[in-house]
Amino acid sequence: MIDEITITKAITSKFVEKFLDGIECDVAIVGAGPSGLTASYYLAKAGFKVSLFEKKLSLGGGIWGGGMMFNKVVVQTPALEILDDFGITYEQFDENHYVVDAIELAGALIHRAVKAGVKVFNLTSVEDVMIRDGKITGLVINWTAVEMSGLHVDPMTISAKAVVDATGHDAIVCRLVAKKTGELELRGEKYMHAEAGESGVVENTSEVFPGLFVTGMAVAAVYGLPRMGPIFGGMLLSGKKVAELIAKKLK
Ligand code: 48H
Repeated sequence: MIDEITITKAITSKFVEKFLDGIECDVAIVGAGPSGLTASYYLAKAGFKVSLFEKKLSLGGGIWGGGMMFNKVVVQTPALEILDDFGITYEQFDENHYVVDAIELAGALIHRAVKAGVKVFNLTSVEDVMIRDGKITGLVINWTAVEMSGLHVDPMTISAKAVVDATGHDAIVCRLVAKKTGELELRGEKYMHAEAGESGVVENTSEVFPGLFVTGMAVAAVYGLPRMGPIFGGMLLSGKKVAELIAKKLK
């Protein structure tokens, strides 16, 4: 027999169980685009307790639309090993450009992150940070629907040993920290230069404030780097690099 009330109880109790477990984590990642998903996968695989907060209904950030809604993306040679880790197919276009189906890329990153143990909280917006003794110790979260509706509902908090800003072009968490502490400066993303943007994002992936790491396009916003268009190797490499930096720091 199928019972409606059992369905309600099952969903509610299991979600609350996941939420209670997820609110005290090793690493809280904000934003589930290519960099945040990649970082979350490698950290969970290394044994860390990872919570991933995404304000939208679906995960994947800017992957789905490829370039100008042509749902293919380009990845360069150094990032192929990450595609291999995720079991993602690629097609060689010339000696350094490979083409990946955007739908397969998004689907595989999401699937493998969840399977590795990442706790995903979608429809959840990060709206502030928690700071103790000059270090980020957690995040302030609320339902995106509350933010969108403008309802006056107070947020709640989660704690983390490390926080990752993977919110893309807007660099939301870094922007909040800059505004509220005056101790971080955002130089702002620059013009298109794919080669410089890709290498710059990976090189500058780092801890930008005690307890706060930055990855993906948010790195360009913080360090004033060029944009690169629909080439995604830098996002994947930056996500993997931030995972390695955090693993080294927390171990
Ligand atoms: C929770 C939030 C919040 C919030 C935002 O934009 P993304 O795909 O980010 P990256 O850096 O992993 O990848 C960037 C890439 O998609 C891209 O745009 C490129 C390569 N552009 C180059 C160019 O020249 O234009 O994903 C960020 C995610 C999104 O899903 C947001 O919804 C989410 O972060 N997010 N989640 N709380 N406050 N703000």
